[in-house]
Amino acid sequence: MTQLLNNEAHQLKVLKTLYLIRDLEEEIAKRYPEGKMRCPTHLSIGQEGVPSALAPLLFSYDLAVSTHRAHAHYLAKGGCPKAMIAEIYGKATGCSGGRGGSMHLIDESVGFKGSTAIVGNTIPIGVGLALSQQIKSEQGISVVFVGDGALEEGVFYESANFAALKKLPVLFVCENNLYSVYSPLKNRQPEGRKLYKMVEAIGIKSTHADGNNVVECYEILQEKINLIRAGSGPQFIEFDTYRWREHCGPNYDNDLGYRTAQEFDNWKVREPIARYENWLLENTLFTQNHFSQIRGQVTGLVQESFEFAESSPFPDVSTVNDYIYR
Ligand SMILES: Cc1ncc(C[n+]2csc(CCOP(=O)(O)OP(=O)(O)O)c2C)c(N)n1
Ligand SMILES: [Mg+2]
Repeated sequence: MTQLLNNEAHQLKVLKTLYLIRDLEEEIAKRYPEGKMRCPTHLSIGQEGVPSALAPLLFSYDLAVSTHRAHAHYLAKGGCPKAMIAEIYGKATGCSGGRGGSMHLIDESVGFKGSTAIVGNTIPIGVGLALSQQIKSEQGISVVFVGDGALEEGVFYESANFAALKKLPVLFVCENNLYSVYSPLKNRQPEGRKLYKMVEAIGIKSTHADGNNVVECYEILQEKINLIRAGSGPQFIEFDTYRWREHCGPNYDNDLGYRTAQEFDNWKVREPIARYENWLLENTLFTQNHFSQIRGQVTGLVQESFEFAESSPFPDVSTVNDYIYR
């Protein structure tokens, strides 16, 4: 890899996105016990690296779809934080009108075309979006976010095969956090299997990177996105990363015994934000003062988002039948 993260505007965008995802989700976790956020909520704390590295590399005409763990993807694509928090509160001002909750986020104004709770469900949607882009000769690529568990759904292979066959402009971003709920990969895949090698075998150019090393993520994403934009067809990138909190909800769950304290600690020391700050301090003109200033702005935005959600109305009962198939 030859391209470095040497664009100052991109460095800043990555940093702001890292802080925004982390701080917004920490605030969700803090306030969740109040009982005002009633939807199941899957946090990405610890996994901010990949979406943040991607943030400056996408345009609003690029499209993206995501999973049950969607907050980070929505925010990285430029989705409105206020509308996301209002959605989690079930308010009428939420990005899905308060009907969807945390797992059903959408912001069409920035090309974030949706997320759903059914594992694998959005994969064919993302591939279909790319087919539409190709047929209409539109600029832009389609990004499909998946977890490691989604590669155990048949629909992934049907969709990936079709994307390879048609050379569609799709970027599959797989965040491998080692678990599907409480099941580790070793209980779900034959020993020694590499997910990206399996995908490569069906004809998609595939690679692998450290998802908690933001600079490495940025470089590899930039290289692969450039190839897709140049018309060379789909790409798959598997990123190693780790969620800190329970599969669904605001708490830590290391007491359950499905993962060890040692594994957790090993990942925590390799967390993406501090590593990226250190890289910025060593390689650029950023200082601790810059970090505090930017973090302060993000804190303001986080508070504003929660105030907006708290003060927004619930959907009117007269609208209960709106937006449903009848
Ligand atoms: C089709 C389907 N099967 C099972 C579930 C239950 N479920 C919800 S999240 C999840 C884990 C998915 O793991 P992964 O794709 O690795 O995402 P992660 O939660 O680790 O981010 C499962 C099995 C579901 N929602 N949909
Ligand atoms: Mg997983």
